[in-house]
Amino acid sequence: MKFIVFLGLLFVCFTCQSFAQEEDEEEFRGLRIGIVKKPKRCPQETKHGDHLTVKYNASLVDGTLLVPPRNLEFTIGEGSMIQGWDQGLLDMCIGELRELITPSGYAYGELPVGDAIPPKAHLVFYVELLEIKDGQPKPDIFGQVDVNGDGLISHDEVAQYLRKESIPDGDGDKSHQTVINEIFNEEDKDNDGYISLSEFQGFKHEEL
Ligand SMILES: *[C@@H]1O[C@H](CO)[C@@H](O)[C@H](O)[C@H]1NC(C)=O
Ligand SMILES: [Ca+2]
Ligand SMILES: [Ca+2]
Repeated sequence: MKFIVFLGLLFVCFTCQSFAQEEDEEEFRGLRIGIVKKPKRCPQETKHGDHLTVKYNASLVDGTLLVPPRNLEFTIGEGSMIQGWDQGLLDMCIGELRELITPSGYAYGELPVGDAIPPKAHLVFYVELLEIKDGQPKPDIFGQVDVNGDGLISHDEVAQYLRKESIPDGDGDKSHQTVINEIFNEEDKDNDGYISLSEFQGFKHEEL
């Protein structure tokens, strides 16, 4: 019960804040992601939990340079960086360069940062992705499901896994076939009928 009340409050405050921002700022409501350069080959894209090395610079929208080009390592999607980075650097290839136009709501908000970043600053970042290290890959589950060890999870292998885990095969929505289809819809990003290790997110389905 407490939890529900808390969520309610959070929601109210959140809407207040975004209304206030909308009044203040007509043009800067959302994060804008511009892809400046994208390599042709992209075997791996960034996802939540990956450890990234990037080269970036930062400036104010008027062009004032705040941070000259430098390298940085961080884990994406865990709130260790500003929201503009956590959301704006997903599905990115190595060698890709993005321009993030980041309203203050996705950056440092009302607070000034040091002497350089004034309150409510909208920031412009150029971010080039240099390296991806998989966050917590799940080689254990992946390896258990990929019984023939070819590095790909097939429909059959998921079906075997469901039987092995004694997940009941019910009717309709509860049938293994439905569960498998949902898993592949969610995880087989390139629709080739297999889930590769880089596509694999762990099975998030409620039955599993
Ligand atoms: C930041 O880097 C980009 C891409 O390398 C460059 O085009 C831009 O001029 C730089 N920004 C500033 C303010 O120096
Ligand atoms: Ca396999
Ligand atoms: Ca695939």
